[in-house]
Amino acid sequence: SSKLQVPEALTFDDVLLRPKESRVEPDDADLTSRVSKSVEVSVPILSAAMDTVTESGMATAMARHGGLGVIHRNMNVDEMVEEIERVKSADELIIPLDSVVTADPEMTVREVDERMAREGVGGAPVVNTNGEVLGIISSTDIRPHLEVNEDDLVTEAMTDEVITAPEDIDPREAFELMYEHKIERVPVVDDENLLVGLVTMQGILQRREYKEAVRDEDGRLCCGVAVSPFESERALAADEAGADVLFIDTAHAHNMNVIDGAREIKESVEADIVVGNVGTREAAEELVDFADGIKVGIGPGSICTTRVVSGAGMPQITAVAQVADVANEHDVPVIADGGIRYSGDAIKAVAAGADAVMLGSYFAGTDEAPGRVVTMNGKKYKQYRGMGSVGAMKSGDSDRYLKEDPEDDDEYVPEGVEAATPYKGTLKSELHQLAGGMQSGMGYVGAGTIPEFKQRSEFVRVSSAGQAESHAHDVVITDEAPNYSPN
Ligand code: RVP
Repeated sequence: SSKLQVPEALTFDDVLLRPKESRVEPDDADLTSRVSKSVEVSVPILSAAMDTVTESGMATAMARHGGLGVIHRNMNVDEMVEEIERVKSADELIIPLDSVVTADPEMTVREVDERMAREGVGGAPVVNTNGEVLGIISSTDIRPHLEVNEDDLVTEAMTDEVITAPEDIDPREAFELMYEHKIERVPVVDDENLLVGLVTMQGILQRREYKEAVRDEDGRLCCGVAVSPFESERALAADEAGADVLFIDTAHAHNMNVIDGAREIKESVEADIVVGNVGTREAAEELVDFADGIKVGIGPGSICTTRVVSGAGMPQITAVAQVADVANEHDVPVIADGGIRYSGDAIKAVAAGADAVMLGSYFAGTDEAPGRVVTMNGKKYKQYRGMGSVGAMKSGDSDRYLKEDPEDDDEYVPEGVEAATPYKGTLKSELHQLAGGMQSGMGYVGAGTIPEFKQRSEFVRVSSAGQAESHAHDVVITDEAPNYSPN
């Protein structure tokens, strides 16, 4: 029967990268890539839009370290807006007016001191009711000088010859200004000397620490957010709040209703839109004319049971390769989402044609992921659950796997499980291992950049004997490696 003449589909363990002549040292391999048409990243890695993986804390850390976090959508629209704003304002050069702690000229030294302590800042511009900057007060102006009485007006203790900065100041100028005058903070004023914000030395030094950070054109950290194709209000709010990429977040984006919704959203927002998930050439063909990125993955996720529950799916290397065949031709970036356990899987996904990879379980055990650390049998874990698990479906308003809330728990038909993953420490060290392993792969193939690697890499097919050989074998592991644990 022709029904039984079926094509083969491969996944990570079925293939290896063929080693090639190389002059590329892994450290020199450049991981710069794109996650969508207009968002470039320093490392091609995204954290999954899951309620045990990405909220503002994770998204901030991901962007600071060169990748992109995608905030999940198991929260209401107001909470989502707040989460986006937290990321966008985390490393802002100029703290905006509504977040600046100020002092009124009628306040006493004591009152100002208390306000600054409460807000956790070391200084405050003194501003009159018109918003004009009269001076600046810092805790060092107050405490060490016995001449200053706690009941004095702040205007007696403040520095009144204030150094201010214009609104278009850049980080270098701000640094030089503060360095020259040996000051810690500079009020930013408009043409009429009205306060519009504040630049602090602490903020500048923090920005300098993150050389690889992914920022928008105003210097704010980039972030992605998951939205439903059927909830344009959420998409518009996310766009308004400054999200850089909207991820149309579905389990099956070759559903034509999803595509209609995604198209409509694309027309009304400024942000890039990435549509997913898909796993075939035909699905990619429906998306390439309007999507700014395509996300691939039908069932590969560690907590995902879609393939067993529904009988449908596509092994991930084949899925990525099929989608990339179409998408690369139209210059639409591809993201490989799910199933990545090791850095080797991540770079194999790129070899198959992905421009970036998305991971859930790999990051769920880090400090930056939401959720607390639990101890079982003396080992530390963090909660990690599928967005199609009963727990996640119940606690959110997500329609990724569900159209309507059932009345009884046992009416849910989940496509994911609730689990725990070993506690791993900081995101920074996990990302370092992941990116470092990917660079090694580029070294073995002799490609210095991601586009070159996509061109130059070739796969060999691996048998199950070959796969057993790949893992540590015939030994007892005595010390844990930071980037490997046997399956
Ligand atoms: P992994 O990195 O293998 O843990 O996979 C994470 C991915 O799994 C997510 O980015 C998402 O595409 C998918 N996922 C999330 N929830 C579920 C589910 O409940 N089936 N699947």
